[in-house]
Amino acid sequence: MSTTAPPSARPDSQHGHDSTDGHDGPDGHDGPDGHDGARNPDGHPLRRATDRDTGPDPARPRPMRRAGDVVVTRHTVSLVVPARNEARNIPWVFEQIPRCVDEVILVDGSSSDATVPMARHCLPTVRSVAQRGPGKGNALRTGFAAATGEYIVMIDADGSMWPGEIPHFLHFLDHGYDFVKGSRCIGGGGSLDLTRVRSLGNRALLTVANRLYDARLTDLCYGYCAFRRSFLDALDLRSTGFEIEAEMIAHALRSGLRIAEVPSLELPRRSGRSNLHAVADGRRVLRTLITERPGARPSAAATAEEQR
Ligand SMILES: Nc1nc2c(ncn2[C@@H]2O[C@H](COP(=O)(O)OP(=O)(O)OP(=O)(O)O)[C@@H](O)[C@H]2O)c(=O)[nH]1
Ligand SMILES: [Mg+2]
Repeated sequence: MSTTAPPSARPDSQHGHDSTDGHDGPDGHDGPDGHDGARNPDGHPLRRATDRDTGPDPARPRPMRRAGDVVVTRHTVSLVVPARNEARNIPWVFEQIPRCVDEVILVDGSSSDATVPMARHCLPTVRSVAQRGPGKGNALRTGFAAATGEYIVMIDADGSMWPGEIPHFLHFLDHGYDFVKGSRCIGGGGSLDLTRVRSLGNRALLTVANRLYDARLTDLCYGYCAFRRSFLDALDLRSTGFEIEAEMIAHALRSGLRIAEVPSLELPRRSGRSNLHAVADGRRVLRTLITERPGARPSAAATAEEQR
C-alpha cells in the first residue's frame, strides 16, 4: 500500500490549499490560464500586479472536499487529539480531517494559550475534554474513555501527522486488523522531523521491543495509531506520559491482537515547542517495555480469566 504525499508536507505551505481542494475551479478570471486573453507581442499572456494569489476569497464559500472523502467505512470513527498549547497548529490539523471521522475529541492539557477556543472556532462540533492527570498518556486515556466510535484514531495536534492518512488506517481495521500503527520506516513512510538522537533512540528501543515481544515491527515511538474500541480493555492502559505509545504496542502484542503497520510521513511540528524530553522519556519507554514483557506481569485478559 502506498501513501499519497500530503498536499502541504512542506511546513511553509498554505494550510493545505492545493489544487484538489476545489479552488482550481472558476476564480473570476476568464481564460483557462487565469487571464482574459490579453497577450504581449511574443504571444505570452500579460502579467499584472493583481495576478498575485491573494488567497481564498472570504466571500466565496470554500468547497468542503478533503483528502479521504472518497473512502467510506461502515464503522463510526472517533479521532482523539491530545493538545497542549497547540492553538497555532489546530487550524491546519482540523482543516485536513477527512469526512469519515464522526467525532473529534480534543483532550486539553491545561493549555495556557487559546487551544480550546481555537478548536471550537475551527470545528464547532468538537468535544473538548479536560484530561485527568498530567502527561500525554493521561490525555490519551481520558480521550479513549470519552470516545464513542467503533474505531478510535489518535493523532497529534502539532501538525506532524497528516489527517489525510486516516483512511489508510481505517482500511486495515475494515479488513480484519485490530490495531494499526503508522510506521515512518517502511516504504512510503518517512520523517522530516526525527533528529539523529531520536532516530537512534527509536531504533534501539525498537530492537528491544522486537526481541522481548518476538515481533518484527519497523517503528516504535510514533503516536499515529488506530484500533477497535472494543479492545480498550485488552490494551489495559496505565501510562501517564509519552511511554503510552510503547505500552499500547506492548499490550497489543501481548494480547495477540492482529497488528498492521501502514506507511506514514511525519512532518515537522508546525510551530511551538516540543513536550518530549528524549532521554527521560526514552528511559520510561524502556522501563515500560521491560516491565510489560510477556510473562512479567499477568495481562488484563489473563487476570480477568483467573477471577472467573
Ligand atoms: N493534553 C495533553 N497533550 C499533550 C501533553 N503533552 C504532549 N501533548 C500533545 O501530544 C502531542 C505530541 O507531543 P509533542 O510535544 O509534539 O511531542 P513530540 O511529537 O514527540 O515532539 P516534537 O517532535 O518535537 O513535536 C502534541 O499534540 C502535544 O500537544 C499533555 O500533557 N497533555
Ligand atoms: Mg510532535
